[in-house]
Amino acid sequence: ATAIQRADYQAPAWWIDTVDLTFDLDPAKTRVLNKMRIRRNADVPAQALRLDGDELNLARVMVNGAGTSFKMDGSQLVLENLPEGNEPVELEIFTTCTPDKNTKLMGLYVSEGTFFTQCESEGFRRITYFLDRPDVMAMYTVTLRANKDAFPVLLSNGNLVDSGDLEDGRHFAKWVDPHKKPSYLFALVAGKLVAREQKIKSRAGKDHLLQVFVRPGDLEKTEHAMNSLMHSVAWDEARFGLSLDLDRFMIVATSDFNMGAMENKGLNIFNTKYVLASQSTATDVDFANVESVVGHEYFHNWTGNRITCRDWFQLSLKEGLTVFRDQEFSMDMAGTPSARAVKRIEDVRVLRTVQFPEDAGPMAHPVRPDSYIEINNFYTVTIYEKGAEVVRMQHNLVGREGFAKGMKLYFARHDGQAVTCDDFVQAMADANPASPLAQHLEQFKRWYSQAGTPTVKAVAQYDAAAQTYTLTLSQSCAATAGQVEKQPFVIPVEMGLLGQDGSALPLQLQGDSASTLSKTLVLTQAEQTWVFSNVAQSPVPSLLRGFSAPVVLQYDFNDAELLTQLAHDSDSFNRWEAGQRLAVRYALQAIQSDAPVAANVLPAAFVHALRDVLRHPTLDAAYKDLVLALPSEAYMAEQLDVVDPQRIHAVRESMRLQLAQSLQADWAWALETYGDTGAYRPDPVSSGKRALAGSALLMLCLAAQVSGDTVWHGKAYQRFKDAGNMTDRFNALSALVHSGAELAKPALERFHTLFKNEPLVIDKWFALQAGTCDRGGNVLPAVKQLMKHPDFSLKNPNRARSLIFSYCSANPGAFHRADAAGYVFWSERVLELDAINPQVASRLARGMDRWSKLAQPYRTAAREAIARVAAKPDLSNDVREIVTRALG
Ligand code: BAL
Ligand code: ZN
Repeated sequence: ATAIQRADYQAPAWWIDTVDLTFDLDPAKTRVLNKMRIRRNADVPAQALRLDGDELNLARVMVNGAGTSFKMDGSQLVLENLPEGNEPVELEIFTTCTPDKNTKLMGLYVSEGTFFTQCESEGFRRITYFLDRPDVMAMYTVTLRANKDAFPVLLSNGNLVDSGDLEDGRHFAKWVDPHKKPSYLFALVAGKLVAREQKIKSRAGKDHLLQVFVRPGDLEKTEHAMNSLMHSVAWDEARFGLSLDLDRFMIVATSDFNMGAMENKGLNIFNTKYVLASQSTATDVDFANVESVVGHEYFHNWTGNRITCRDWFQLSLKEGLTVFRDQEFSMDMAGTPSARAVKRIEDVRVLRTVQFPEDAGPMAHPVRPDSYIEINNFYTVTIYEKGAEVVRMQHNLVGREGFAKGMKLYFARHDGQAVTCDDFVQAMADANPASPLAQHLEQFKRWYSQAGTPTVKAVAQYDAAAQTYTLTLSQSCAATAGQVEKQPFVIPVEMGLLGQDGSALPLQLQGDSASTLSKTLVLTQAEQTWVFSNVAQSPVPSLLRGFSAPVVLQYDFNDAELLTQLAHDSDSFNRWEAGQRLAVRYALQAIQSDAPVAANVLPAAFVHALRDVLRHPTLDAAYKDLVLALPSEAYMAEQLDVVDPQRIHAVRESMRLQLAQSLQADWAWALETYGDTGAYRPDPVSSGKRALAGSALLMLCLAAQVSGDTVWHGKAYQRFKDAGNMTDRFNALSALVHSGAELAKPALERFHTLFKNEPLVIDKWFALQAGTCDRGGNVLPAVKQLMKHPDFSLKNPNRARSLIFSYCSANPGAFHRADAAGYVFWSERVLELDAINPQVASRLARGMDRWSKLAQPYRTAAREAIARVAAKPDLSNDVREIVTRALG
């Protein structure tokens, strides 16, 4: 397959104005009649019409009611003899497809007897021949016909305008979407479903019907999703003045889904994982994820659907912006400043543990890529999470009000259009002409075009006599594939200064008359210096507050400075960050030393500081839990040039055990203090308490395992049995499993028996066992055994992720084996999955991205495993692109 280049973009030679689709739905053979009104694009030279198709059976093509000649070019249907001129042409195409054979879950497929579609990005061509590109926007009318007993509910985008019975036990429904849309937003659903319904009135006084469709039996698990949807509607109106533009808004859940969810116009299709939630089956994290994903898909209705992408290189136009919006929604819903900080820290943690490695690895690409082979491979943390950071920097450079103005202008200019990332920043800058964004607009756009994570190095000097503090920031960015030289970025660095006692010092830039407590410096040069006056004492700098830019900040903090920040920084992010910096520092010292891993990797002063946070009278439990959590093995690995996964694992385990043992009384206090949250509510405050109690229980069980006094295991088992909600129950189960307790086995059995009819809970059961701490190489055999469990299926993406990905991609200590058996297992599963579902396979293939940093013997073995995958001749484009890049 050849790479597609952004620079090659050309407007379509034809437009499709209307589409009238009729489906005769049958799992074994579905007939699709596609009647389109098309016309030539007068702005480009006349060309043949080339329609995309994939795995379709073509039966008939008619032009203006008569048969026509056509040819096939690869999978494209080419019509060369269409009428000249600019008159509309009626084109009719009749095809069939086989939904029950569709294991790729792209296009039209069957899941548990129900029809679903997934079209983004190029799935519509698996339903009918079409100009399957986002800049071709059409009006859709859809008629669905199916057996009424088997498929009583028939849904598509827009409004239901007609329905009724047909002969032979069949029935039909006709849907008209009042908005034009690109083909990737088309959807249909047909099956046995029930709905939770809610009527709402918008601020403008309009009535809307909200519906959440699920399989019968799951209805009581939809209340949280419906509440989240109502909150999303209200939030977008309140914060951005964006109202629901449809009479009816539907969400449908399926257990077979490649992604989290999909924003099809008026008919969102969701992975059940992000819809279903009840206190007995879902954890607090699940509840928060449901709220966030429901928000995300709903917000796409404006940022994605009303204004869409010109081409797939612009994917971050909708994804980065919509992730930013869902992050802000979650923060606004969380309410308190502390809960906002917790959400920010969680988001940054994902960015730094997943996106930073991507940006430094073989798949590094700009937020707006320049080329791809398979677009499915570019639904990445760079497009989504770094894209959101790039939008967040714009927000910070123009301010909250300014951002709202920019959004208004963006919609005034582009509503109903398919546009580019440049169009978005341009609107933001034009709406805020006096802002630093407008001032540095062209340079700011480098965030879209240059890959790689910039490093900002800070050097400071205090002059006691002059009472000045001089701060010099310099920036650099390592070379990435195809981009050797990087130009300076526009980097907003929010900062403050702390006195030696931790109090905030006033900031007054030389020449300024007023002072503030926090300030955003805008770094635009390779190196820049700022001088602050009237600084009464040598300060501790608090830099990059709130993680104001997606960069690596280097500053030569000493331990005392970091301990001051950890105890006092008024910026919650940097307070947490100080603890992480210290933990990473001690970890790296131990990892890089030649000595055997010691039992006291952490100095006493740091352990005491953590105890002070744990016992703090006013800090929220959720925040405490984040501060007490050690950086992940993956994050530690990223700080190293050569990675010995076993050494990292051993050091981190030692640190964990040290915290478990030296804070044992404090963990017991925390469990006592936070361990009973009363009637279940998934709000941030009580979720935080449960999270901290869960960590405390794990620590107590870890310490107990070593001391041999297993009373805490008994207590954990009791909590597991008596828990009134899934969070407490699963935390107790995890504590038993991760500490290697003997009671883990009966607890796992009991858990399976209790929840054998709850697929999402069984996913957790698989994931926990695949993700647990390795003891003498026991995890891989356990995973292989679990693959034979009657509940396991590689075809179901959630299940494959829960067992295979949890082992290969999220359990480095068990996966990186000196005997290479983990890598062999990985290569076998990639190949096996590729034959079923290339999208899921290529995600698994990404798990070896960082192989070239591995120490021996891992490095050679990992490369061999990748080469074994690459050696297979008939790989999908998806996996081929990943392994080719990995081997470089
Ligand atoms: N557009 C694909 C799924 C999502 O990002 O919402
Ligand atoms: Zn999205």
